[in-house]
Amino acid sequence: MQIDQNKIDGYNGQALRKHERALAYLQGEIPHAEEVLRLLGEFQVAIPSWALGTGGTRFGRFPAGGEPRNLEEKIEDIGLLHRLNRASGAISLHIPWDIPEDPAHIRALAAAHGIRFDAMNSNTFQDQPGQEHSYKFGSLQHVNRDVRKQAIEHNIEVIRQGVALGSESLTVWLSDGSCFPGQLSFRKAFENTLEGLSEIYAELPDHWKMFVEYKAFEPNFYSTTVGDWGQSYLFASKLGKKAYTLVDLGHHLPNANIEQIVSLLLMEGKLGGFHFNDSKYGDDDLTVGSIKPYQLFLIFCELVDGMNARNMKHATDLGWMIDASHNVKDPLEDLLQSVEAILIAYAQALLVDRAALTAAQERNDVVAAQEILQQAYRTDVRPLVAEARLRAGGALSPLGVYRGEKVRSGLISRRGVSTIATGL
Ligand code: LRH
Ligand code: MN
Ligand code: MN
Repeated sequence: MQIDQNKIDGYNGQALRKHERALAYLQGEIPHAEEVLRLLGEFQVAIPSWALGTGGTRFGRFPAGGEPRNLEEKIEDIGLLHRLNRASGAISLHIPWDIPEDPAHIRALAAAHGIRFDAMNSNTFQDQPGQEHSYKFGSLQHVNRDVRKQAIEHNIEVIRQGVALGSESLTVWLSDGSCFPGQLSFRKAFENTLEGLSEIYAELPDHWKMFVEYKAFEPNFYSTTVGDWGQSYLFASKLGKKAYTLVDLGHHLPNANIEQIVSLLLMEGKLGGFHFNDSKYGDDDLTVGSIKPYQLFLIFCELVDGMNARNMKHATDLGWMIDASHNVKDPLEDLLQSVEAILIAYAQALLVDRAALTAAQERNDVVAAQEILQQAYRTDVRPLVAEARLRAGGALSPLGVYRGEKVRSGLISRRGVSTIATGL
């Protein structure tokens, strides 16, 4: 489904005067508005290939229709998002949910849409048809060396596929753990996992990164072998300088202070990547910013501050990705909302008066510190986000164009009502 530039310009034209008025006001209020616009324009968030179809729960799935039936169609869908918002120029693949049979063709197709390949995700949490050994009792932690070897080889194969596509990172999320006390030895599970990760790490090309993603619970509910940022940090530190911790916002115990975790990992140079989503209870994978937007802002404050302290480039020195999918929304609309929420939180964090905040902290002025943060948080930065998009050739209102052009109906008529995308 193509939406050409003329169409987008047409929609933009209708909304331009209102937008310009709102923008002019903000430009008058924010002395460094141009710098904020530049940074917003550079920021790209990778879309996971598994979020393009309606996610389900174990109680059912209600397809939106017109979902991508193969990797080519997933790339087309992300191409469409990127045309509209100019901030979704990357795709993250999950192997073997995605099967890039002809990497040169897939690479060329992605390039034609202005999309690059973000982190590759391996999968040793499900048994695949024809697989020799089962992951029922874990993969890299497994007591049986043959199971571990199978999981190691899968990860090495994922790296190989990633190299062919031009990806530069591997995300390893393990569901390994236990459901009952006594089921495993924590120490042996850790040691086996470390040994396996080291064998995978040894196969990483020099310029590649490995992201070790942690998660507190699910599908194991007594212990998880990479269960929190401490465990992930331990693995990443022991592995070497190409290994980093990956923070998925939904993977913490309730009320965890994620912004503090982010701050300390950045301080240690061990934060590698992000999976954005939102949640009320557990790993709900809801639309970014839909439940706790203030927390998202506070996380971005630490990201901006921590990256600046290390002279890191915001847009490229961490892996930014959405990891959300669920049952009730059109997945493409949901992704547009998620990217928008990320850019809004980022823009707000860029508005924080850092010098004034540091001064307030130095004199223990708690009230002033809160006022400074909330001054930024309560600024309606949407015109800045829209302007950055406009300057990049995107739509002032990506959702407006998506709905105005009836994109979902078009996809349904081309691909059918009952499509099954691979993935969760
Ligand atoms: C695990 C997880 C991990 C997987 C994805 C499908 O909950 O966040 O990143 O790869 O979901
Ligand atoms: Mn994740
Ligand atoms: Mn998750």
